[in-house]
Amino acid sequence: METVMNQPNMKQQKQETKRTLKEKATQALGISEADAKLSKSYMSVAFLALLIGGFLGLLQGLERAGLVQMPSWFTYYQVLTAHGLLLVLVLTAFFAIGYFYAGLSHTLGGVLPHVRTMAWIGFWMKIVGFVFAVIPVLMNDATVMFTFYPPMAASPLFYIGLALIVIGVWICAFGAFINVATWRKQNPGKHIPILAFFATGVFVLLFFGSIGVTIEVIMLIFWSAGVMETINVMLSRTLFWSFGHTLVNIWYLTAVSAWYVIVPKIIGGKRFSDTLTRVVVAMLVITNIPGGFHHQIVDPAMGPALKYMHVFMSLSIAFPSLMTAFAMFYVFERTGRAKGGKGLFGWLKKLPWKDVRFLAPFIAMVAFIPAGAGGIAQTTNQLNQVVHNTMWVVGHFHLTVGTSVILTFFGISYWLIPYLSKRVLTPAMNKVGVIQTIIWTVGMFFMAGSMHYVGLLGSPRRTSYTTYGDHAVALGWDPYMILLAIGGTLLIIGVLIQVYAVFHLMFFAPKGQTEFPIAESEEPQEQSPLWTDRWGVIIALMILVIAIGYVVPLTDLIVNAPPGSPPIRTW
Ligand code: HEM
Ligand SMILES: [Cu+2]
Repeated sequence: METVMNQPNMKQQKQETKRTLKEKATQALGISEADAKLSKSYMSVAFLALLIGGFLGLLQGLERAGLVQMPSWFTYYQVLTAHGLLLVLVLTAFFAIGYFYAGLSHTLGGVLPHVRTMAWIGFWMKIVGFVFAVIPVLMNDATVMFTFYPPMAASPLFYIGLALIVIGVWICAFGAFINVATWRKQNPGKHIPILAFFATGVFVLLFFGSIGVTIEVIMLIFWSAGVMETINVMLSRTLFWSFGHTLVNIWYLTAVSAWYVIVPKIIGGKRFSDTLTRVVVAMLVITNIPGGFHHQIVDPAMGPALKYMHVFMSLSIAFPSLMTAFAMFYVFERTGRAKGGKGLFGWLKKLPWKDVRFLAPFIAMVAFIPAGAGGIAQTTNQLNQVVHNTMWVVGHFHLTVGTSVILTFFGISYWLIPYLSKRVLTPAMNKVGVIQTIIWTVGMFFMAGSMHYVGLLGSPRRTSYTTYGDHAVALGWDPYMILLAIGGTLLIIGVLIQVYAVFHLMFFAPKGQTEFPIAESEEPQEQSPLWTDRWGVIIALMILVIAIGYVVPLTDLIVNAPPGSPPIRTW
């Protein structure tokens, strides 16, 4: 009996030793050349997008302060469209995919060769898609902002480009699923390594979260090409925000993965409960997609019941965020005390403040406190009426994405790029990173701070410089706009330093070994219950919640459709 039982086990065991050997080799020798090249390419595109997008942002800031006038061949709104696309779509997507593919390679013993091919196909599809989308933007034929709300209609090429980008992302998502599934088959009964677990969550959201917008974009292609005469504007906006909102949380979850897994290692501690971490990821994945309605609070054609539900869905995302805040400060205090920190706050002094790999994500986390509070304010119906479409909102997302997420990404770059290029972060380059982090923080403080405030005074977003015929209220905004421009100027210095650091670490820093920092869990990962890894169940629950959120309103918007709109060129 025993031998019969043992036979498949032995085969499994053999496979397992083979696998663990490969995993050990990856961990000891570092990433394979092929996997490194893939992630480095993704990172290069991300930071080039930061460079160009940053300069466009500065132009906008100077224009809104009345210091610069845009020429007729490159208008404020063209710049705004390109700034949004480059920073919100290109930078974040390329960074997240490059980072998680490096994480998969490191924790699963290498990316499978055919998965790597998929990631390359995805890479080029996204690049081609972006070129398609950007050509009409440059020709002033797609000045529709990154939200491309109909009835503003761009040239069909713009939407075809967007569709290619989405398909490129899907190919990368499926590549990741294949890699994780293969690993699980070869490691039965084992937990997915935590970083690969986060990657799975992010790619699940990327795939399911973009189905709605893909349907929208396909309709827009036919509509802008004249095949369909009219478009259902409300349906389009709803489909867009099912994606737009999810995308926000994809960046957030990417940053959170570094907070849970990487930062504890960098400060010399252990990560917080493995079970709780997995539960937080699952909760974020399950509750996310229907939160999109909080971007449509002032939209017509949505009943109060639906708007009430959105409050619940939005706040249910605040819950895992608060769990994260608790977990992070727990880790900081434990680590600081283990290093001899005494008293109520003595442990704070023991944290490695001069290490950019810690400082940047730490400030990112702190920024998330006011950023999250502002988000909760915006999600409240009455308060939303006050700030909707004002500069407040622009301040809000420069604090969330432009600070919490991006500073975490910057912090990651100071170990990930040397890890990929088999180089090291020198003390001098670390100091450059610390200075850049401080510049970014101060710049964003001024820029996002004045955006919030001038928004409360009524200054609209997405509006080029105007004094409304020297109206007193509009003139009152000017001092804050100058402050905004000063913040923007600091930020562009930050952008230049950051891009310099990335390419220096990629090509010129001294050769050497850099570790991929993954913290061990306080209680061994094996003790976490295995149900936390049941992605089938998590996805089923997610689909259920999406159905609760969307079936009734979408049916309503289709069955009781408002009159459709023909394509309109407003610029
Ligand atoms: C050099 C740094 C930056 C500067 C000076 C800057 C400045 C600005 C300004 C002035 C606006 C336009 C406000 C309006 O008229 O509505 C804007 C919009 C925006 N920015 Fe930035 N920004 C910077 C970095 C970033 C980063 C890092 C991100 C995200 C990762 C970002 C994302 C956005 C988005 C999504 C919009 C909205 C575009 C739209 O309304 O269609 N920005 N930015
Ligand atoms: Cu949202």
